[in-house]
Amino acid sequence: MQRNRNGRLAATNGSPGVVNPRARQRALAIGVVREGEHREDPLAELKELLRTAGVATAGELTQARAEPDPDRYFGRGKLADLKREIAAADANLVACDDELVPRQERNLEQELGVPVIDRTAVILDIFADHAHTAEGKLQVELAQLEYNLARMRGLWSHLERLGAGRMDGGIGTRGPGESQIETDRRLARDRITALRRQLRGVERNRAVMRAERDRAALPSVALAGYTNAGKSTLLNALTGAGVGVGERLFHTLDPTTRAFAHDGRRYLLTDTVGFIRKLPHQLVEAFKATLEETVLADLILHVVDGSEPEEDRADSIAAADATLEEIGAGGTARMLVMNKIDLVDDEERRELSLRHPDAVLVSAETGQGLDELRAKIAASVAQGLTEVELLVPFAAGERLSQLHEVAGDLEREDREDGVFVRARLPAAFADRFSDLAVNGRGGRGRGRVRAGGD
Ligand SMILES: Nc1nc2c(ncn2[C@@H]2O[C@H](COP(=O)(O)OP(=O)(O)OP(=O)(O)O)[C@@H](O)[C@H]2O)c(=O)[nH]1
Ligand SMILES: [Mg+2]
Repeated sequence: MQRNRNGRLAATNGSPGVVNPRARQRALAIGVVREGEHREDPLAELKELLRTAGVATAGELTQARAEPDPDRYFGRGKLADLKREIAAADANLVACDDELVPRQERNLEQELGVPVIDRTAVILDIFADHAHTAEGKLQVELAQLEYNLARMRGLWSHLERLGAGRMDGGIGTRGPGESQIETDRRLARDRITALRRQLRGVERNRAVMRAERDRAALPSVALAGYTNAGKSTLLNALTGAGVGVGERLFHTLDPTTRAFAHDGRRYLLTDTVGFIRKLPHQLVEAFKATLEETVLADLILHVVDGSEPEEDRADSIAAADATLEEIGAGGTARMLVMNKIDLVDDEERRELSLRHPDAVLVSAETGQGLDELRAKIAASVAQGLTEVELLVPFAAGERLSQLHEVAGDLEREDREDGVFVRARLPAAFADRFSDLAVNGRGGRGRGRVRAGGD
């Protein structure tokens, strides 16, 4: 297999040698190309998603329309083409690039005689495959149930699969007949309630972990961006961590936090789930707890695949921005990081710098630009720090070492009555040292101190 220019393996029709029941599924990829959309290969992403889900793409068909048909997605005439295309490509599944409403899906299936799945179903399927932690699994199951409940199908088989393993049916596997639906709905609702409760427990755990980190007062930086932009590779390159890197979409679902040091200071860096155009809403909802790491960060590194063609890149950036807004991270300080710069020639590089003057150009693979990135992270975080001057009594060695831990770059001077320290600290951390402040510069709590000292 060959790498293409954005570092992915070139798409193949199924992966030879891999035992996967879905490999028997041959999908015909379909999509509506809206007016004003000018993509070279409009279904490229859907095909990549299918490949990631282990389904072969047997053919493809697009229709230019202002909007999809509300009843059948495609127009009437195009449906006849589609039927011919299915037969010619010997496809046994149709995969649609948009999320279908149940009516469209039903009508299409009736008319075409093969299962029809939508983009959301494919993404949910990939997430189900890639969820490894208990939390990730709960979140995916919740999203799947909500998706299925909305279309009253396949619930029974979904619940059965919980015990039986989920590989026995491919995507698009139907559930039982309509008679089962009422029982299904009740079971699904019960299960959804139980999942929500469990996820609340996970959220509480996470809050405890976060409180512990806050006590350590390390600034936290979150990686965000389109799937496959190279977030995990960048985390590894900056921190020396061994996080899984994938040539497929949505490789990472669970947040991983690691530390790195720069100029005597330590920073926490968190890698989490990637974004995508039209990311199913159920997933954003279900992954709230995971995405909270991003929301609460001091700084978000928006990682972009700089080697993508301009239009695709603009789309990826917009999709990530929209998702950041949706999860409530719109107000957090953000830095644009153009990754995979090793794949870009000098002229394109100049163009990138012109188009995105604030972006840092890096290659997580070769290490190019990483020193500059660390320095910029440090400078950005420093803006949020408070300068304090403290006199630490010799007896309080413990507190002095806490200061060193957080602000390795502090200035110190041994004086007669203790150690004089000038340091820049996170505001909340500075508050805890207000009792040692001199010259009224002891963080936000200094008013209290002076009152007490008089
Ligand atoms: N050439 C090149 N390839 C890179 C670079 N950074 C990452 N890659 C490749 O891009 C692919 C995706 O990288 P990941 O780090 O898994 O991307 P991600 O953003 O974590 O993706 P998700 O977890 O799916 O959201 C992998 O095949 C990496 O080897 C880079 O700087 N240069
Ligand atoms: Mg990743």
